[in-house]
Amino acid sequence: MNMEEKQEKVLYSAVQPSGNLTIGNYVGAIRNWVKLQHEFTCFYAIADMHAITVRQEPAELRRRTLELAALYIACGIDPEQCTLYVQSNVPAHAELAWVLNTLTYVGEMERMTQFKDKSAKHPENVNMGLMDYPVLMAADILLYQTDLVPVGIDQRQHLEITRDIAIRFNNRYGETFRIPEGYIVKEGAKINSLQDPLHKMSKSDENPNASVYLADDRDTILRKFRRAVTDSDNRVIAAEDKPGVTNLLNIYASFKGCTIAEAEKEFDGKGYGDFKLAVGETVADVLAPIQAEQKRLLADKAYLAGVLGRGAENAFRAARRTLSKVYRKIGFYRGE
Ligand code: ATP
Ligand code: LTN
Repeated sequence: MNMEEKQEKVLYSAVQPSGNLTIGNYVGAIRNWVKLQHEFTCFYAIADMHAITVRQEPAELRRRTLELAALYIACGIDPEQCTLYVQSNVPAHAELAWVLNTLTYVGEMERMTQFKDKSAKHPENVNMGLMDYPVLMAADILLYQTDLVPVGIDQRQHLEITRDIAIRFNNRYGETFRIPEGYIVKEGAKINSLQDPLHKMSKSDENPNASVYLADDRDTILRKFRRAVTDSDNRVIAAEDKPGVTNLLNIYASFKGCTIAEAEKEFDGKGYGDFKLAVGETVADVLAPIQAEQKRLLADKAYLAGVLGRGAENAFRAARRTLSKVYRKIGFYRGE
């Protein structure tokens, strides 16, 4: 299908280049984007402006940004089918965020779960950007008149505040923004930590055994799954009091493309040792070709620069339309 034949509906999503991506990012976000790119007009960004809300080493941030672009493509995102770009290359994001800030209350931002979590994690750096993170995210989404936002379940609160801010703006200044909906895929919506299965797997976790990275080699993946926290009852079933095993079943089902019930059946009567090995092998088999393709792409910096350059131009064109409308509505002088 070419770009013109797609639905008019706009889809937007992004990942921060704030660390090595985990299988949670893959299953909860990027993998779903690949399917959706054929149905909708898609904008996929690398959210470097969000990433600096936590301290980043500049050279590393730049390297990760390019690695993430290569990874998107290696996972199956086709730059001919969608707009793939780096957030900071399109200044309209910062500009709209400033306007939206004036419609957002401090109390609302203080109540955001991610803000509370990250403030607790980085008490030495509770900066304004960290608090303002959801407003920048609202700007990302609203700039493109987005209908759908595919994300993992942890981002639901940010989507709700985006909708609130958009409705508030529309009520005050007249219809300007389309009100977006979340698109949260049930399977794999939340992959949890292998070491603390009650919490989500996160790319910024300090314990490297807690997360499986997309860049991990086969041996590392097998080792991490072997060490994953389970329990002592040795039955492979999903249950509330078995968060470790449930998480592994969820991972297995997500990578195998089966249901949890089917996975339970497959491991009926087998012990944790066999089960963990199977989970590790399944994950490693899916990741191997992605890793090879990412490596190939990273060797061609000119190609990546071309893709991101064209992406930023495309995004800029779409974003400018909304931003001009916003500036007109709020009464900024535009020279006529
Ligand atoms: P950080 O640890 O730096 O906050 P993160 O791993 O939570 O990062 P984000 O960049 O915040 O990753 O998220 C990118 C996308 O991946 C989002 O759509 C998010 O919902 C999804 N995602 C992140 N972690 C998981 C997870 N454990 N399970 C499912 N989806 C996830
Ligand atoms: N906060 C998001 C990353 C992100 C995003 C967005 C997701 C930044 N801007 C716009 C969807 C739409 C996260 O996933 N942690």
